[in-house]
Amino acid sequence: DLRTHYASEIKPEELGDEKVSVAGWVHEVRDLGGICFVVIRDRTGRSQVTLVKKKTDPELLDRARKLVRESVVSVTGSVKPEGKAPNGYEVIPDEITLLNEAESPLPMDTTGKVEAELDTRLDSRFIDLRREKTTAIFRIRHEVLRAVRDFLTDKGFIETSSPKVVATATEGGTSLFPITYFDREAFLNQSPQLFKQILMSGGMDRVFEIGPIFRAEEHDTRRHLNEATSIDIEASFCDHFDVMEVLENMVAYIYEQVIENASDSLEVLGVELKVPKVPFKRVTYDEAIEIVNANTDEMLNWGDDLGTSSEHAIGEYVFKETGESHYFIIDWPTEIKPFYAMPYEDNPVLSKGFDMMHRTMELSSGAQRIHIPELLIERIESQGLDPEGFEFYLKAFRYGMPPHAGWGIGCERLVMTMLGTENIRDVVLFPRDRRRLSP
Ligand code: AMO
Repeated sequence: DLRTHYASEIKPEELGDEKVSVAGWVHEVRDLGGICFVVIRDRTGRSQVTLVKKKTDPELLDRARKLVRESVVSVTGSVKPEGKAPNGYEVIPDEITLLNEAESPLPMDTTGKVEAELDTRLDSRFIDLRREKTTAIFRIRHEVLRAVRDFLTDKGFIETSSPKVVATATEGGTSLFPITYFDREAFLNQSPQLFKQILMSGGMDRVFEIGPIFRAEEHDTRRHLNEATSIDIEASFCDHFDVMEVLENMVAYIYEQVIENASDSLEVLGVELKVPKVPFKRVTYDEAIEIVNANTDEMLNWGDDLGTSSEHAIGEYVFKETGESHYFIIDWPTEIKPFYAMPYEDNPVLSKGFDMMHRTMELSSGAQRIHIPELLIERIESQGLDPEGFEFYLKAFRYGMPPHAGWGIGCERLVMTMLGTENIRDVVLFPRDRRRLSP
């Protein structure tokens, strides 16, 4: 066997004379003359391999001394307790097998002594991932998505997938990536929006999707990607308030689960998480405008969208008042919400659309949707779009579409705000942005 145990699994007191094999990357070779230490690193931690000159076959010792950092090896030997070694044991090797030798110098430092630029790290993500802090982020991302699946499954949602090659825009026509689909024009999908709504007409009742969304946004910011991961839900016989409740409870559950199942990764990152308190505060759009106008130099008019600095001002205001980072903005003007957001029946200038915010940025948008086809066509037209292009979607509204609501939350922003990373690219293995198309 190349590997019988992960580094963190080895317990000398349980093993006795049993031989083990550890496999991984050569983290460090420390040759002190009479004794040589080789530290092997795997996903779970480190093992120290100890070779005492007087007791070791010279040929094996020579091989150990010549190991190049970050090469891949498998080491077989017996285990002894050693308080000073990582994980409390050392391996006395019978055999060291070099499986793949690393070239040197490495494209970047892995020891953490020199902090590399994000761009350098992303160019050599495979090396960057050998740093504990980078791995910890993706371990936590896994826990976040596992929690999402558990939570939504438990609430009766079933996981679906929608096409990523599509014929129409959903979130505004300017930010689409056109592609060639045989001899036709097509686009990379901005959101599962239209498809998750069609599923409501199909009676699927409660669905969720975790998948890529594509936005051809030109701006190069710390919180925008051109390919992001969206967590979407859609639920029938629900209004916006029902799905807001699902959302806030899900976010709280995710935090709980990360604390419970990934505390070691949080520790590596030096992050202390606090579970957000539910219910999240509801701020109306009108109140949001007032907060901005009273607390900043900006003067917003009713009907304006909220920009980054406005979002920050509102976030700080809410945080001061509640001590919480998460909140909702509700009751938006219908005109600045997408065409599918339902206007209030008694006051149609306001819509049943909402945003879920973190102190620092928007995390999610959602709405109760329009389920009446005539109204939907009117809204599509009033946004300057051609209903003909939406025929495949509109059709689903004419033969029995229940009232429904849903939301989408960006997975990267969720992880980013949870961990307080400065740049969204930190939480994406292979980010896609204006400049970056590889790796
Ligand atoms: P929206 O366009 O607000 O809503 O997107 C939902 C959430 O997805 C994330 N997100 C992004 N993250 C990083 N980079 C981007 N370029 C990016 N674009 C979006 C954000 C955002 O809040 N169809 C609706 C959802 C719905 O109503 O169900 C939608 O797509 O966290």
